[in-house]
Amino acid sequence: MEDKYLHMNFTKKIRSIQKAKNSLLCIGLDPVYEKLPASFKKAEHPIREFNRFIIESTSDIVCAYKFNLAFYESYDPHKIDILRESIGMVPPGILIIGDGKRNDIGNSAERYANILFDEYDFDAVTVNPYMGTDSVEPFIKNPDKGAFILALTSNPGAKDFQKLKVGNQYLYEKVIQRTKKWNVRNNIGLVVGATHPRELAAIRKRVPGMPILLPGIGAQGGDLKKSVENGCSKQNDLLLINVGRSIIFSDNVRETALQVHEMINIYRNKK
Ligand code: NUP
Repeated sequence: MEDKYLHMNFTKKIRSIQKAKNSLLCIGLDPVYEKLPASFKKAEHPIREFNRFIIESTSDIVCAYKFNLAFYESYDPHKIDILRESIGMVPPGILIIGDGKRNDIGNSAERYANILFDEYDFDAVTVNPYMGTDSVEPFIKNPDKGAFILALTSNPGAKDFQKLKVGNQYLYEKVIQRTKKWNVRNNIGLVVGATHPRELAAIRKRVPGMPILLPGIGAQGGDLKKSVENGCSKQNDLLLINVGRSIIFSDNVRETALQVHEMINIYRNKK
């Protein structure tokens, strides 16, 4: 992370980066060996070289990269730390998100927070709120580092628990209500799937100044236009639109990323 962003409050950091890069695009670096183009499979460390290619092709048009830990924890044939090396390839001035949806009792959550923020140096992580306040606290202690709390996820199973009625509210609304209370350091965001555009509009109204990480565009069929219109803040920022597979495995990565980036800006400038 560039020096000027190093000790900047998390939410302010997102605003500054999105302004400087004129971008809300976050590319999901979720590589899978079997899906790599043949040329990368010949490399000594295929995933590492693929990530390098994606980062070099797109770093000027993104505000963030999101590394889903599952794709790294499940891949280590050469016993080298691909994740750490890939993080090191990201140029300064871009937010680096570790998506592991971690949590545990406070004492164990401390360890997770330590590994993700101090060992890997992620700027932000995704956090599962299910275990409550003490389990979230280790991830939100440092105002410069951020936690995206799972609110309404993009998958079909989101309805099983997140949409259960608790009193007169859905459980995910309760989570958001509590998240606002946790946000005393202004370093918390929400995860809201692009597959829920209607709910996204209502959520944005409830959290006008909170960053929202929005997965579900591309492979999962989320609506980009509605997501931008409903998810941006009044200043047309604070939405991080994650796109993974439909960019990284496309035939022309640069072209596809550029198209998404431009569409996002067209939609947000027309709002
Ligand atoms: O609600 C969520 N939906 C979701 O897809 C929360 C997430 N963190 N994700 C993650 O976003 C998912 O695990 C994957 O890393 C990424 C979506 O990637 P893609 O569908 O654009 O390939």
